[in-house]
Amino acid sequence: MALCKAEETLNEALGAYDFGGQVAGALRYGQGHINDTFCVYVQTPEGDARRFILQRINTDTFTDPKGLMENIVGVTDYLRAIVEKNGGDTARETMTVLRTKEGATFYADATGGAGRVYPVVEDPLCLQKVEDPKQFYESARAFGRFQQLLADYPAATLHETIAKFHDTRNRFANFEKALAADACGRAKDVQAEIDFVLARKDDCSVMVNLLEAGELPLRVTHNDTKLNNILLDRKTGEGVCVIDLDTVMPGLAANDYGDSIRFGANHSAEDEKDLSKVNFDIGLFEIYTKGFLETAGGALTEKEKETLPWGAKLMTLECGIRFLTDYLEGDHYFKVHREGQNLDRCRTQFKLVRDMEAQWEDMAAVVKKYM
Ligand code: ADP
Ligand code: GN1
Ligand code: MG
Repeated sequence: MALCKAEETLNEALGAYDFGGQVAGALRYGQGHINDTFCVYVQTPEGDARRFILQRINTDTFTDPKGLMENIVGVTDYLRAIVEKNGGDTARETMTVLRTKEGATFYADATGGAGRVYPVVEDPLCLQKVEDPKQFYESARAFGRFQQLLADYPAATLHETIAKFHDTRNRFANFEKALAADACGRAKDVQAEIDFVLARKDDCSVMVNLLEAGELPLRVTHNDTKLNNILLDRKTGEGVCVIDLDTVMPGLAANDYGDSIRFGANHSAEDEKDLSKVNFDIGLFEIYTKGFLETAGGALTEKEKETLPWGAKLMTLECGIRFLTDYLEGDHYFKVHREGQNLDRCRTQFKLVRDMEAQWEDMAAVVKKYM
């Protein structure tokens, strides 16, 4: 349904902006699971070509688009000032929100939807999986740097765009509710996956307990640090710009680290059906750990560093639980392009969790090496 509305309201959305030239068209873009993203192609009067990212925000997920855009403008303005001070390229090293003709940071359409536009950071290399370990290393340095640059950002001014986003204990509770309701009668076919989650109930509380006990601090974090949420420079291979800032809010450092490991420290797609191809790669894990600690490490406490493996395991477990919950509830949260896709996604995550559990000591040793 969201898919139709995004297309339906596209012209209205385009009309809200002055793109500095003639809009030649807009095409679906990227592989995000939540928002509807389009690339807008524009020709300037001088004959140059320009591209913009137009995104219709999923307001079922992000119920306060105004607060969300306040976060994004706040964070990107803050980062831009730092880039400027360091003599960097402000058009590439942070995102910029294009204002509407009326000067607003987002548009509201007739159907009650909302969206925003960013100039494309040219010439982006956005990866769905690691092709070369160096790319993963550079992404780690960039995500670590992002966190470090925001260390003094006034966290209290940030809106919580999704409540309890990485509260794994709460994700477990939501899973239990979905299981009890079994709205689509799917539980009978996924007993092995259900048992997998139930056996890890206590794990789900480990990081939340440490936070509640004051043993881990809240920091300003990205919270969705997939490899495809970073743009790399095609020539140097270095991380240029961290994107997809909808979930920037107070969180745990280990979760940013862990979500990157979940997505990137393997060689398969998130929805791979053939689980023999889904293997946690401790070599990539090490490369990421090195890069992340090089840039973020100075600001982290010993406890935060020690618990990084928990971040990796719990972000993977939590994501698997979320995919399974969505499967049980009828695939209403994550976009699916084929039947069973959320179940396949859940299975890859659980396979990776199993692999991590089998290599738990090695993971701890790697982290220790770079602490
Ligand atoms: P979602 O929340 O749906 O994941 P993203 O914000 O990650 O949406 O955008 C989807 C894709 O669009 C990204 O993976 C990236 O390929 C591309 N993209 C988004 N913003 C930009 C940008 N400013 N410049 C270049 N590419 C972008
Ligand atoms: C979603 O929007 P996207 O595709 O970058 C999700 C993340 C999950 C991820 C799994 C707001 O990210 O939390 O880890 O899918 N984002 C939201 O691929 O729920
Ligand atoms: Mg994304």
